Amino acid sequence: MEISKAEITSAAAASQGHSHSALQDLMGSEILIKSLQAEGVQFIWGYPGGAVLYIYDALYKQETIQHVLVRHEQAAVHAADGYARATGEVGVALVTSGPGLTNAVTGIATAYMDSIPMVIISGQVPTPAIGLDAFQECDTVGITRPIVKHNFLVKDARDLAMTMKKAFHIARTGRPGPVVVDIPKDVSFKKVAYSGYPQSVEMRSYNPVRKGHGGQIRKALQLLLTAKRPYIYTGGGVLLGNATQELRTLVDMLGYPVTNTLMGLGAYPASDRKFLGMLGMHGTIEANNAMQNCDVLLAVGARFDDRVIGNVKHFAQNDRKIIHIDIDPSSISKRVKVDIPIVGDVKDVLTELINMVGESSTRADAGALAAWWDTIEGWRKRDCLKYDRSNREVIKPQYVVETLWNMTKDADAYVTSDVGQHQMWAAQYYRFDEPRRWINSGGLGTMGVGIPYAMGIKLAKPDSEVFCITGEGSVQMNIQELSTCLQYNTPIKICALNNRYLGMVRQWQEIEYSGRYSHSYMDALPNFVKLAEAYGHVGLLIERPEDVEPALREARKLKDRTVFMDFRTDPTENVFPMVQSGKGITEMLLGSEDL
Ligand SMILES: Cc1cc2nc3c(=O)[nH]c(=O)nc-3n(C[C@H](O)[C@H](O)[C@H](O)COP(=O)(O)OP(=O)(O)OC[C@H]3O[C@@H](n4cnc5c(N)ncnc54)[C@H](O)[C@@H]3O)c2cc1C
Ligand SMILES: Cc1ncc(C[n+]2csc(CCOP(=O)(O)OP(=O)(O)O)c2C)c(N)n1
Ligand SMILES: [Mg+2]
Repeated sequence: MEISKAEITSAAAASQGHSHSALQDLMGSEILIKSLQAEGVQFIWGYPGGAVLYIYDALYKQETIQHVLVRHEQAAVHAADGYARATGEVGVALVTSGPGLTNAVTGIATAYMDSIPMVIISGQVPTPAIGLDAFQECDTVGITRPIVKHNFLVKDARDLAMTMKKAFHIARTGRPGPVVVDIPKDVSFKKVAYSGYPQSVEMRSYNPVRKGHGGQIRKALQLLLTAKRPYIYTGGGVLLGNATQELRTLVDMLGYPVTNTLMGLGAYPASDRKFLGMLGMHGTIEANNAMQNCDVLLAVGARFDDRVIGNVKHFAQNDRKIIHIDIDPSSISKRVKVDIPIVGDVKDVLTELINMVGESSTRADAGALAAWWDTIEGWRKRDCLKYDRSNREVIKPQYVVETLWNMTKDADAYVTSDVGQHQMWAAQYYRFDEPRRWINSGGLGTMGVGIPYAMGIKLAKPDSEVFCITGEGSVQMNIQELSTCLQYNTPIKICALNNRYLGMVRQWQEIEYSGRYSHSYMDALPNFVKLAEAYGHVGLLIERPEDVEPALREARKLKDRTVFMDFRTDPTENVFPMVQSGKGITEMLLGSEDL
C-alpha cells in the first residue's frame, strides 16, 4: 500500500483539530489513531490480541498509517527501532496485553540501552479488572519501568490525546528513549469529546537542556587549543543529535585525530585519514593507544562504556584532561571523572565551539601536533586489522564483509547486524562514511535484531539496499520474520557468517576458559537454503572463497527478492584486536600468536 506524502500531511492537518467548536465524540481508539496521524506516523509494527481489538478496528478504518503484521512481538519493536535508527523518526510498535507485552520487553530494553526514540503502545485489561489476575493481565508499567525513558497507564480516554503528545515529546527530545503507553480496553472503546490534538506540551518536571553553558564551552576551547596530544572521541550521541556535519567541520578546522564508538560509526567518515577506526574492546591499536596517551580528550555524545574504557584504573594511570559534551547530565562522570562537563545538545554545543574556534586567534601548537600524528602513524603501521586475505581454502569472515564493502561503498546501502563475532567484523571491515547506515544493538547486545532491523529499514527506504550481516546463532532468534518480509515485500539481503559456533562465546571460552567449549557448538543447524526457499525467498550456499563475490553480485541483482546467503566461514577465526576483561585498553591481543 503506497501512501503519498500529501495524504499523510492532510491526515495530520485533519487530526490536529482546530477549536472547541469542532468538538466531536470519538472512541479512545479513534483518538489514538488521530494522535498518531497528527504525529505524522507512517508505519506501525504490531501484533493483535483481545485487549487491542478496538485499536485494530480503528486502524482498519483509516488509510494513512501502514500497519505491518510481524510474526513475534519482539520483532515488532526491533523493526520499529531499526526504522527509528535509520530515519531519526520515532518508531512505533503496537502489542496486546500480557504475553504481547512480555514478548516486547527485549525490544524495549534494546532501544532503551541505545537511547532510541520510540513509542510502544500496549493493550491492557479493562480498568475495573486491573489487579484481579484478569486474563492476559500483566503489570506493564511495573515490568517496563526500568527499561523505558517513561511510561503511562491511561485510565481515562479524555487523557489519551495529551498522553500521546507527551509520549512523542519525551521519546524524541533530550536523550531519546522508548516510551510505553498502556491503554486498557475500556479506554479504547469509550466515547469522549475530542477537541483536537494538542498543539504544544509543557511538563514542569521535564525540560531537557539544549544550549551548553557558554563559559564551559570557552574553557573547553582553551584546553583544546593548548593541547599537545588532542583526541576527539565520539559516540552515538552525534548520530542521535544529527550533528555529523558539525563534527566534520570542527575536526577539519582543528586537524585532530578522531575515533568513533561502535554506536557512533558513520558519525565521522571512516575513509578520512584523521579517523583512527573504532576504539574499545575490539578497537584498533591506534584508536586505543591515542585514547590512553592523549593529553586532552574531547568526548562528544559518548558515554565512556566499559567496553571502551576497559580497566578504569589502568585508564586513569595517564594524566589527561577530559571535556565531555552530553545532553544527559547523568552520563557525565558516571564511570570516568570529567574535568569540563558541558550539558547540552551536541549540535548546539559543537556549533558554538566551531564559532569560537573561528573567532579565536590562538592556534594549536603545530609542531606538537605533527609529532603526535607521527606517533599515531607509527601505531597505524602495525596494520592491526590485517588477516589472511589470500586464503583460498576457507572463507575468512572478514573477507565477506570487506568484499561487501568494496562492492557497495558507493551504493545507497544500509547494513544491520546481529550480535557476536560477525557484528565486530562488520564494524571493523565495513567502513561507514555516512551516518545512520550502520544499525546494530550495542548496549544490550541483543541477538535477533538483524532481520527485524533490516525489514524496518527496507520499508522506509524501499529504493536502498539493505544488508543484514548475521551469525547462524543470532539469525535463528527471529528467523520467523522471513515470512513478514515476503508479505510486505521488503526484500533484504542476509549475509550469514555461518561458523557453526556461537563464535563470540567460543572465542571467550578459548581465551578465558582454557578452551572448555561448554555449549557453544551448534549442531543440527537447518538447511538455510531450503529454509529461505520454504519462506518464498532465494537461498545461496557459499563454501569457497572464490564464490563470495559472485554470490554477493547475484544477490544484489535479485533486487526484488530476499536472499539468504549461507557463507560457510572459518569456524575457529577470532576477532582481533581484543582487550580481555579486566585489562587496560592498550593491553591488546593482536592475533592468535598472542594467546
Ligand atoms: C559484542 C559486543 C562488543 C562490543 N565491543 C565494543 C567495542 O569494542 N567498542 C565500542 O565502542 N563499543 C563496543 N560495544 C558497544 C558498547 O557496549 C556500547 O554500546 C557502546 O560503546 C556505547 O556507545 P556510546 O558511548 O557511543 O554511547 P550510546 O549508547 O550511543 O549513548 C549516546 C550518548 O550520547 C548522549 N546523547 C544522546 N543524544 C544526544 C544529543 N543530542 N546531544 C548530546 N548528547 C547526546 C546520551 O546521553 C549518551 O550518553 C560492544 C557491544 C557488543 C554487543
Ligand atoms: C539474546 C542473547 N542471548 C545470548 C547472548 C550472548 N551472546 C553474545 S554473542 C553470542 C553468540 C552469537 O553467535 P552467532 O550469532 O552465531 O554469531 P558469531 O559470534 O558466531 O559470529 C551469544 C550467545 C546475547 N548477546 N543475546
Ligand atoms: Mg556463529
